Parts: sequence; structure tokens; C-alpha cells
Amino acid sequence: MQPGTYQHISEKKRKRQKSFAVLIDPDKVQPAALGRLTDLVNEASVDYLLVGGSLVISSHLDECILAIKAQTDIPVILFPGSPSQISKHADALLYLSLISGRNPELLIGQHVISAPFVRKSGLDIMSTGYMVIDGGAPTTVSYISNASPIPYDKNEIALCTALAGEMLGMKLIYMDAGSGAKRPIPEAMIAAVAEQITVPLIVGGGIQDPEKAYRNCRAGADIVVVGNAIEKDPALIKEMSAAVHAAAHAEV
Ligand code: 1GP
Repeated sequence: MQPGTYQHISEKKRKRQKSFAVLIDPDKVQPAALGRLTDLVNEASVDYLLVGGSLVISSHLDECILAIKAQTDIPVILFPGSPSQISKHADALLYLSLISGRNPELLIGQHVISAPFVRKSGLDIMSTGYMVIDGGAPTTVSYISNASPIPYDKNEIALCTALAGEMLGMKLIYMDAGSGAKRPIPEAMIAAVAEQITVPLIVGGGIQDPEKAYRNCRAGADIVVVGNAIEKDPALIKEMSAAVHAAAHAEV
């Protein structure tokens, strides 16, 4: 039997390995066009595929995931903007609570409404303390969440939020500057958080080049997520993945 996705993530952290995750927005890719993308992620040894977005308009989520699963064994993790973006065909779910905001609906309200459905899905449910960091411009997530992001230079707020999330039982912490952020999360903030928590740390939002992906890992990120930059230039997948994996080797 295959180990669960969370077990896989924890095991990699224990071994101090770094992971590269590609974010696939179902609105931006047609299932028929997934073949090229899956070839690239397979060749680049990408560790995880995140599927979702703050605002998924299309209705082909199931179809999209089934097409991905038919072409790769890389674990598919849902990254939902709302409970409607749940598909039993994925492997795992980032069960996000927006702990950086003070919007009760995104902290617990939507979870209560969708709990029986989520439980029945059979997905590996990974509770995730989701922290939105100011990325220099309003992003879809900051608008939709109706919650202020953490200022990019307030490391102490970020680390206290992450610590509280971990002590509340979150199995993962995800620091996100938002898709297409002008300014990705500063390494000093990533380091401040990584030093304080023991659960795996996911970092994403506005990462444009392999060098930044590498530096994020060196600062303490366990999983680096890239979406936009790869949509624009799919050839970056290989370089980004290599940079992330090289950061692990540099640490040993
Ligand atoms: C967004 O962290 C992800 O939620 C990825 O962001 O699309 O800017 O890479 P980008």
C-alpha cells in the first residue's frame, strides 16, 4: 500500500529533503492540454502537484484531475479556494484555515458546512494553517478572503501566527504571497517562521526564478510552490525543480 501523502511529506522533512510543487489552476489549462505539462513534471521529478486556486470558474476539476492521474504518479493535492473545489479523485487535501486573517468563515465556518462531505471524500486530509503575506499588490486571495495579509516586514507576527497554528494542531503551515504576487515572501520571514515550527513549511506566491526557489529552501521552506511563472514558461519546471532539490543537498 502507498503511504499517505502527509506521511510522505513528513518523511521528507525528517530526512531534510526539499520538495518542489507545481500549482495547476484548472481555469488556465484544458484537460486535453495536460499531456505536455505532465511530461515536463515527470521529467523534472516534481514532488507534488497542487490543483486549485482562489477562484476556480471552470467546471472540469474532476476531469482535469483524472487526466493528470492517468499520466503521472506524482501525488495530486487539492488547494481549494472554496469547499466546491473538492474532488475525490485527488490524493490529498490542503484543509486550509486562514489563520493570518480574522474572517470566521475562512477560519472555521466553511469547514463546518463541508465537514461531512470532506470526510466522505476519502482524501488524505492535511490541516493547514494558511498565512497570506502582503505581496506588494492585492491578489485574488487577499480580495476574496476579505482579510488583511500579514505585512511583509512583520516577521514576529508571521512567526507567532505559525506557532499558534502548529500548537492548535495544524499539520502544515503554508505561507503564501498570493498567486502572481509582485513581491515574494522575504527569506528573513521564512527563516523566522522555520526556526520556530516543527511541522513542514510550504512557501509560494510570486516566485519567478530558480534562484529564489533555492534561497527559500535554504531559508527553511520544505515545499516551494510555483504556478504563474511556469504557466508563462513551462521550461522553468526543470530548472526550478533542480534548484529546490539542490538546496537539500547543500544542507547535508
Ligand atoms: C499561489 O503560492 C501559489 O497560491 C503560487 O503562486 O502562481 O505566483 O507562483 P504563483
